[in-house]
Amino acid sequence: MRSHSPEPERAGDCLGSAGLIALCVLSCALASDLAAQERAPGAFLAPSTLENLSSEPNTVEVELTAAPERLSLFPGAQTEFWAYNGSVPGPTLEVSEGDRVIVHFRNELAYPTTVHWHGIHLPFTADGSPFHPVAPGESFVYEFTIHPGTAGTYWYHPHPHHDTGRQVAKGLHGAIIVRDPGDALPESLSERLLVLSDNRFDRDGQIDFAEPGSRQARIDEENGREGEVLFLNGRVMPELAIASGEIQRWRVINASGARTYRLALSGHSFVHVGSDGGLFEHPREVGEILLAAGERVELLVRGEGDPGSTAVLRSLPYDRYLPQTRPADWTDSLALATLRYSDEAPVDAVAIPERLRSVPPLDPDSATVERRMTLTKNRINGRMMQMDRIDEVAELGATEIWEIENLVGMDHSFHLHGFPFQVVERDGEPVNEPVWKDVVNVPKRSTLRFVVRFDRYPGKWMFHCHILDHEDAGMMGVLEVRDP
Ligand SMILES: [Cu+2]
Repeated sequence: MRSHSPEPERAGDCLGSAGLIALCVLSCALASDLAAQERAPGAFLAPSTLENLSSEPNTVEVELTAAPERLSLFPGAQTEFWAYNGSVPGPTLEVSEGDRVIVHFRNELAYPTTVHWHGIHLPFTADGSPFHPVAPGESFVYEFTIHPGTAGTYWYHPHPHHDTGRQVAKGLHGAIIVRDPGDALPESLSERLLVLSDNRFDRDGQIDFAEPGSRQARIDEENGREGEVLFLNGRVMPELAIASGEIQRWRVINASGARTYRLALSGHSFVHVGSDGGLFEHPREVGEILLAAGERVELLVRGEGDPGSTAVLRSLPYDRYLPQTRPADWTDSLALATLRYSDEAPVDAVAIPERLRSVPPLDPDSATVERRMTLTKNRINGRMMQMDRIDEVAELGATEIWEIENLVGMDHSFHLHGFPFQVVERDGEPVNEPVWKDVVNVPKRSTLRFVVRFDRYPGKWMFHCHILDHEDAGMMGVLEVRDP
């Protein structure tokens, strides 16, 4: 089955975007081709939604296939991607709290892969971790139930041992939206899903991976592989439409292997309403939002611009790097999309509730175990990942505190499979509002503490850096949750 995604069109206004100016400098061989392309920016395009094949109530049954696919996403080129159901990003899995989910997955790639349901609380066998590879030509059925209280924005991507970064960069990533029928945000808000990714292309417009042993390979190893071309839902500099006065709800996913986005919208602030595991208790007014690899945010954009005006969504400079491998252009702001106001008269704004939901706090005082993890280059607690070694053992039902200390001069992100957590302290400062996270940025030479509960699902669970090059190089460990 193929999802019915419209054929992506070429997009990109080379002269109008800082991001693409950087691209033109770096990919000068393609500059003349780019100039020849149509200049009209692409309209915003949401990924298609996976078709539910089940007629049973509270059941979502879908088919998902990973296969090579030639797509024209990079302006002026037909590129071989690896795609879920033929599209990059893959089609969105839309479910509701309480749903039973059945995914019939087929691997039509020439390599083993898995589908990891990033952030979802599910049984070990359905986690799509490196313990359950799906061989080329083989199929696997993932089955899990969406728990109450977990409405939010998640994503799915491959997680085969040592090959996650390449497979995600080749195009294998898609969104998961878990809905809560009692969601406090008004249904009348128009909703936009923004899947962010970046990539690097060679002179032939094919996805470029550094030659092993080259200088670029060493930089990628250190920073994680970043690309100069920024995509939003597989498009370069798409145009999002808004009416003056309108409020939009954006779900943003950082599906990049390494890049951190520091999101800002010119002339606008954001109302930050949620993170990885759904809505906060209260909205927060912010000027910008930092989104490390693997993280998600929900935010509201208020249409405060005049009819006919435009604004630019950008990623501002953010220094997550070691000084010796900082990219030359790291101080540039990179354009991601244009927000264009319609010419119509302003519409009336919708009221946003002061209280979004209740997030039950996990109690650090009930923790029976405290674990400490140190992050250094490609290692957690000084060790590199080994499939046949259990690094940590936890008891089913236990509440624990994990302290994550980044000992080095670059940021790492920390992701725990299967069990969402709540950060309670950053560098000794308490974090009071409970927020469900499954991946958290640990800035250079900083420490954070989170509380987590292993309430069900015994098995072997990965914890790792979500800079995928680091993960693939061994910055990962295994937690076994045991039924005592
Ligand atoms: Cu890392």
